[in-house]
Amino acid sequence: MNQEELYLFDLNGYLVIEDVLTQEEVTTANQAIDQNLDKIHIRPRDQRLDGDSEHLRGEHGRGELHGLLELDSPWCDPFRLMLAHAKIVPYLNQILGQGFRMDHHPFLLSMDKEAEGHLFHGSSGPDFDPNQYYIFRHGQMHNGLTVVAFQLTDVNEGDGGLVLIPGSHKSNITCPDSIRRYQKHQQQIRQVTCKAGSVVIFTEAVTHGAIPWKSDSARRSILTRYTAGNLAYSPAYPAPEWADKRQKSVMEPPYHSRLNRPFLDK
Ligand SMILES: O=C(O)CCC(=O)C(=O)O
Repeated sequence: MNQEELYLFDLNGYLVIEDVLTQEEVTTANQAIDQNLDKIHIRPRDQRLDGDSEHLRGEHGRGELHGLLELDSPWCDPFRLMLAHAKIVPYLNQILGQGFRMDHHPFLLSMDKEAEGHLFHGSSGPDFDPNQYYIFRHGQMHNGLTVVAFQLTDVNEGDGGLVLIPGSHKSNITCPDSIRRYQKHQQQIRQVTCKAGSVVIFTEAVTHGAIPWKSDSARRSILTRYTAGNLAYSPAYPAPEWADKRQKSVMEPPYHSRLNRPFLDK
């Protein structure tokens, strides 16, 4: 993570890293999803995420495909490769510290035209949230739950999808409902644009969510949440048999790094 990236992550609470996946890797991951379209769960009305805001309302829910790591071979391969990706490890070492761990399993988030948005959420101010936080002390950042989102499709200005309020991870004031519901001050909300193959990393402490999807081509993003090696947000899980040394290291349960915790240098 270079000095510019460090500055921007601290400033904004998120970072876009371009060209993490090759075009071929993007194609392979999209093919894996195409082969498993029948397993995508479209959120029904009773699981709606729009928080009842007319500005986030859509014609249908977003799509989710869980269990990506356990898809039949070879469809699981592109997602297993993302777990301890050599281009992402240096970022997570800086953001979460060495020995970081995968907290939630990766899942596909897909949005077709007119899919609903997601009520803005995050944990910034005024109370301390021991699971999702952003702290900077003695020249080092400390983050709780952190999202790594591999993009399998382009996201252009005006498409919708992931939005956040830059800098809100350091806010001391609760985000007003009118802003969380995308009713007011919309110019303060940043829609994150990026190309297929790039990765968006953001701290769960930053106020973020999604606005309805407007593009004719679907959005596809693979979200994995990581956390520091001593922390767990969701219950720990055993590392599966197929995992190699790198993958096992990010699937360790939470415990102190001084107890021979494995970690990745790169
Ligand atoms: O990328 C997005 O649509 C936001 C997803 C999100 O915040 C969530 O699923 O909790």
